[in-house]
Amino acid sequence: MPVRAFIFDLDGVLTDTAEYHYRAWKRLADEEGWPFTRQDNEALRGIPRRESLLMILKGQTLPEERILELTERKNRYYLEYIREVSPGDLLPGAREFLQELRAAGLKTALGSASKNAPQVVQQLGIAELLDVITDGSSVARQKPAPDLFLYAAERLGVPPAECVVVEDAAAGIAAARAGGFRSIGLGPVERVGAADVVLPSLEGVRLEQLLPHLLALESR
Ligand code: B16
Ligand code: MG
Repeated sequence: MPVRAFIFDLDGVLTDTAEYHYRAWKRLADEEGWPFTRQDNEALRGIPRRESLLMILKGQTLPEERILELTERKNRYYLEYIREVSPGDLLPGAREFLQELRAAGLKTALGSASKNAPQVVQQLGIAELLDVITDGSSVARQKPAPDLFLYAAERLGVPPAECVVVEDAAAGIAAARAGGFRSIGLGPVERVGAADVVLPSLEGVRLEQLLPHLLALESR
């Protein structure tokens, strides 16, 4: 199967908004008197907003309107923190790799669980390097369901078997596998070891070096 498109996750792949998510959750947790550490935040990688709150609550149940109030407050804090995001916040290698894909005639998409992804993409200055942007509002079932990546592939007009998903979260790799995509996991093997190819980051990554590995994979 040829490789015709790449679908990128946002947080942890193209930029590190995890820090801002952490600060926003931490502020909320402090206000509410809940314990919340950086390590707790790691488990929230790629997890949608509402599910993140439920994980922080560790089984404690709350009325729906309270859940809404808490997630809205967290998002207000998050929006405050990302106000300063600029092209300088792109992770090393991200822009170069996107440019290389475009120059090689491949298509590119964003597949992020974040409802704020379009704003972050604008601020990072990479909107013109992405053919399609999908986010937390695009589909009902979130990662590890494959729906978001399937939707991105459909909008790109490329079958999943000819797309490569780039992810930093275990839930994202699971979504890619479930959808029949080839996958690149960025980060430690303990987290993204289920990916077809595991790399520390996009820094120094070149399509011509990567392609033979991706093409050698049996189609899923
Ligand atoms: P929002 P990704 C994810 O982004 C984050 O990793 C996760 O921490 C966050 O809760 C989720 O987006 C939802 O974000 O509250 O802005 O809608 O990794 O899928 O790009
Ligand atoms: Mg991510």
